[in-house]
Amino acid sequence: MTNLNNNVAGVDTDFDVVVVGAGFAGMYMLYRLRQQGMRVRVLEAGGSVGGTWYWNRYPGARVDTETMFYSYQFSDELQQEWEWTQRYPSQQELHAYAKHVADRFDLWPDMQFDSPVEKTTWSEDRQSWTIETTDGALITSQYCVMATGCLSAVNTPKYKGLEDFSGSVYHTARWPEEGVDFSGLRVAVIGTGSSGVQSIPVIAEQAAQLTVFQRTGNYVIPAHNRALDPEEVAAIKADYPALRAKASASFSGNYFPVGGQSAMAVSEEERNREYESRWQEGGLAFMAAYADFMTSEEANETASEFIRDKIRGIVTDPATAERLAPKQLFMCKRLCVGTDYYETYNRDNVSLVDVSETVIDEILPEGVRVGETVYEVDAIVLATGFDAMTGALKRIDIRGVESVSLRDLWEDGPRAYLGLAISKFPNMFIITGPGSPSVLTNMIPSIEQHVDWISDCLTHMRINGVSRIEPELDAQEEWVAHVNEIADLSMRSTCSSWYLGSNVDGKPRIFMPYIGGFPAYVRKCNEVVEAGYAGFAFR
Ligand code: NA7
Repeated sequence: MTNLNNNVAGVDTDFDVVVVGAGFAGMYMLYRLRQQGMRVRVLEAGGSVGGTWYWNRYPGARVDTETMFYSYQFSDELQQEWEWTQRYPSQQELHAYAKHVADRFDLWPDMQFDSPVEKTTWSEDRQSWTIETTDGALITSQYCVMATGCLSAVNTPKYKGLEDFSGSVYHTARWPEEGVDFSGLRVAVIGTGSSGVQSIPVIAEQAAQLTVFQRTGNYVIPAHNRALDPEEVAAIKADYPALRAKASASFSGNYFPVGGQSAMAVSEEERNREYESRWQEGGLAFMAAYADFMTSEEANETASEFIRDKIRGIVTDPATAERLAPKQLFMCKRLCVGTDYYETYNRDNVSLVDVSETVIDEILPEGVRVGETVYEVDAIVLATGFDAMTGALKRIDIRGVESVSLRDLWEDGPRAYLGLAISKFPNMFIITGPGSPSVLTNMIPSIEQHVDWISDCLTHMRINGVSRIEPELDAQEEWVAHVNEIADLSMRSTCSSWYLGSNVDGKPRIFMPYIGGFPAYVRKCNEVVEAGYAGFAFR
C-alpha cells in the first residue's frame, strides 16, 4: 500500500478524499475538492469519464432533458464556450462534453480508470477509509464520496438458458464500444423503458426482423429532436444565470412551463388543446401540463387517454395499438421521450409480443420461448434497466463502524440522512443518494447542489478543526420517515417502477427518491447548514 503520508487534521492517509465514480458527479466533486486544496483520487470502473454517458452506448441513446439545461452551470466560461448541437444530444455528444470538461479543468491526472471498487472499510482507530479495487489495490482516505450514480448497476433478468443462447446477447447499458451490426439478423429486444424506446426504432432500421418483448406498455412523448437554432442558443446564453435560477426554482429543476392548476379545472377542449400543444412541443414538459396527475386519478386518466388516442392514431394495426397502449397510471413509471417509437410498429419487419401475462419462460439456444411459442432470433438485446438508486452502493462491500455492512443495514430499504450521508458510515457522502430528489429532477443541477453542499461541509470541518462527521440516527430516521410519508401522498408510490425497486426480483418495495420537489429539498439542506449542520455529529 502506498502511503503518501499526507497529514490532514491529524489523519495519515494516502488521500484526503477518494471519490468513487467519474461521471458528472465525480468529475465536479474532484474539481471542487481540488479547488479547496485537497488531495483527491477518483476511482472509476469504466474506461473513461461520463458515467451514464460512457456506459449507455446503445443505438439511439440520447438524453431526454433539454441539454441547454442538462449541463454544468458551475463555470460560466464552460457554459458559454461549449456549443451543443441538438436539443437532445446523442450519447456521443454528451461523452465528448464530459471529456472536454476533464480536459478543460485538467481532471485526468487525478482519475484512475478500469478500477472498480470492491470494498470500502472504515477504521475507527485510524479515522479513515480503506478502499479496495477489484485488482486488490488498497488506498486510504479520510473521506469517501460515493458518486456511483442512480442508474448504473445493470439489471439482467435471470432467464433460464440465457448463457446457452447460440447468438449474441447485449445489454443496452453495457454496449460494445465498437458498436453492433444487426444487418440481416433477427433481433429480440426485451424491455420497453427509455432504453428500449430509444433503441427499438434504430435497430428496426437495420435488422432483418425485430421482435419486441413488452412487459409493460409505456407512455412515450415525441422528442421532436432538432438541431439547435444559433439565435435561440445565443438568447439562452445571454441570460443563463436567470434562466438557470428559474429552472432551479421549479419543482423538478427543469426549464419548462409548469401548469399550476388541476386538469379538471378546465374544460375538455381547453385540456386537449394544452395536451396537443405539449405533444407538438415534445419532451418531458408534457408531465407539467397540470398539477394533479399524481394526486387525482380522474386528472391522470385525461392525460393517459390523450396519449392512448395518439397511439391508436399512429399505429395502423388496432391489436398492436391496444397492446402498446399503457394500462398503468400516467407518470407512475418514468415518462419516456422517443423518436418514431410508435411509428416503428407499422414496419413490416417489426412485431410486438406481450409478455405481461404469459411471461418469457426461458431462452433456448435458438431463441426466446414464451409459453408454447419459440421466437427464433440471432441476437438478444436486454433493455431491462437497472437496480436503481441502491444497486451501485450495495454491490460494493461497504463496512462502517464496527464493520457494519451497508448491504445488511439496507436489506429492508435504504436509509440515509438527506440522501447525503448514512449513520454508522462516518466521513462518507453519497451524491444524489436515496432520500434526495435525484432521479425525479434534472440530474445535473441536483448533482451540483450535492457536490456544493459536501464541499462546503468539508470546508466547515477544516475551519473548525474537526475531522469526523456522521449523521445522528434520530435525524436520519426522521428524514426517512418524512420521505416515506410524502411518497405515500402521491400515486407514484402505488404502481410498479424502478423508483420503488419493483423491477428487481426480491428488492424491497420502497419509494426511494424524495418526492417533495427540488426547491423544498434545497431549502431543507440549507436550513440544516444554517442550524450548524443540524442532525450531524462532529468530532
Ligand atoms: P427501465 O425504465 O427500468 O426499463 C426496463 C424495461 O425492461 C421495462 O420495460 C421493464 O418492464 C423491462 N423488464 C425488466 N425486467 C424484465 C423481465 N424480466 N422480463 C421482461 N421485461 C423486463 O430501464 P431503461 O434502461 O429503459 O431506462 C432507465 C432510465 O434511464 C429511464 O427511466 C431514464 O431515466 C433513463 P416493466 O416496466 O418492469 O414491466
